[in-house]
Amino acid sequence: MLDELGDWRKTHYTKEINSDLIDEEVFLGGWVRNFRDLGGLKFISLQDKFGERQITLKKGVVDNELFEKTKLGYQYCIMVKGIVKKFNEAPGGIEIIPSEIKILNTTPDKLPIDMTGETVSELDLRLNNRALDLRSLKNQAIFEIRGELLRSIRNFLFERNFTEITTPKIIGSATEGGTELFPIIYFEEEAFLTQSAQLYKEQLSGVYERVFEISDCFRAEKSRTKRHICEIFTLDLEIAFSTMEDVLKILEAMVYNAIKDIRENQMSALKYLKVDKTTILPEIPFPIYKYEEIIDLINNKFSFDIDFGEDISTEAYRKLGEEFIGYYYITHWPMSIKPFYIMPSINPKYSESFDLQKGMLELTSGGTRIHNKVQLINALEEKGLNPLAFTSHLNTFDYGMPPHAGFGLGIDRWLTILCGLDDIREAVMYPRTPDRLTP
Ligand code: AMO
Repeated sequence: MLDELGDWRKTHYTKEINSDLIDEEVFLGGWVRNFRDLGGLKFISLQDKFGERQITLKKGVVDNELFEKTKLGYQYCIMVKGIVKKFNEAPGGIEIIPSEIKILNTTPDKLPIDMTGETVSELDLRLNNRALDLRSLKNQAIFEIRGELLRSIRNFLFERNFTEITTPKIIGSATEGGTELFPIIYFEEEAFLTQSAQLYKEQLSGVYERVFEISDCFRAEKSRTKRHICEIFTLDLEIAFSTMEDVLKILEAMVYNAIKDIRENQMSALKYLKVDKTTILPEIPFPIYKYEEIIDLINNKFSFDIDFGEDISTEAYRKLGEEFIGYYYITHWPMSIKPFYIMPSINPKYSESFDLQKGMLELTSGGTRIHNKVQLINALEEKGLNPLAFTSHLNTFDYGMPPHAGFGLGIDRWLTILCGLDDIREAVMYPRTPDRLTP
């Protein structure tokens, strides 16, 4: 028989229970991380969204009927009414002596994954049971850091006169060239899920001047790596009256500020993940290397054979990441491997484009954009794209489009790095990959 919630309401989260509350009655609610029955003594670790507290039942101290009937399974959903007591041996130096316990929901005897923190279940199994898995202390730490990261980014940008925009995720034609799109059926027409906010953020830089969006984008890449997912969460940013150089400065200041905020406000989560000594304030400005310098280094030092105009392979990035472990920029990529909207350099072999790297991982790409309509039409044609498919976008360039520059940053990849995780899927609540559409 389950108990009714009735008029019980939580008075505190576990993290709010401190020594100011000694001898006071509180109502806590959450899940049973651990239950130990030692005969005359029973311990419950009660966990909620912010942490855990020990509930202690000692025979003779608590009501006898309560003592006898308290038998709990892992992850039972319970509420506890009890008195806060000081007890140095308990975690945090505090325990709760219960007067009543309500069992609001139960669980099977055997859970699909370990929730005590004693062993780590395999990632795919955890992802299959994600809502349960997300209750783990490790996941609590990861997603507290994510929350702080997003808060920090927004605060930073609002303080600098940015406008948060929201652009369509259902689109009629490609933004990043024709590949890697998910087609969908839109009534009688074919449509697509957006790959990035690129075209809309450019258009809106001609309205609100400094814009950003944090949103889902969809990449139909069949890449089964620890760095790729099909539904990504990106920060897209665009600044009018600016070039790549201005954007590099804003980006590094934003990265610095986010790590500062995370260290200030989420140190215990960093410590839990054992990254408090590695997720540290980077030195700014970040070093800037040109693409050509980077491929020379890779070729000469690591005996690769990358020609100008080739992308840098994963293996080459891996070596590069051993050489440069921090944040750094790679600029002036060959125009031939950049999207149509990127501004060519004075020597059109190169482009006004950049990536922000952290070690081997690409976190961001961006650059100065073309703002002249004729030049943009030519750029589309050069990439083998049909300007007619971009008519509505191109039309906006008739009405005084300012020079502009921006970037797109993969939040999931950044969180993977900040939390020292091995696999990007750990940094996403419900990841989508070529092999995973549920839960
Ligand atoms: P790009 O395609 O490089 O640029 O994407 C920007 C950033 O998004 C992240 N990212 C991914 N993360 C995980 N899995 C994927 N499959 C994946 N694909 C991309 C990366 C990447 O750096 N419109 C341009 C940006 C711009 O110029 O403003 C764009 O979308 O961290």
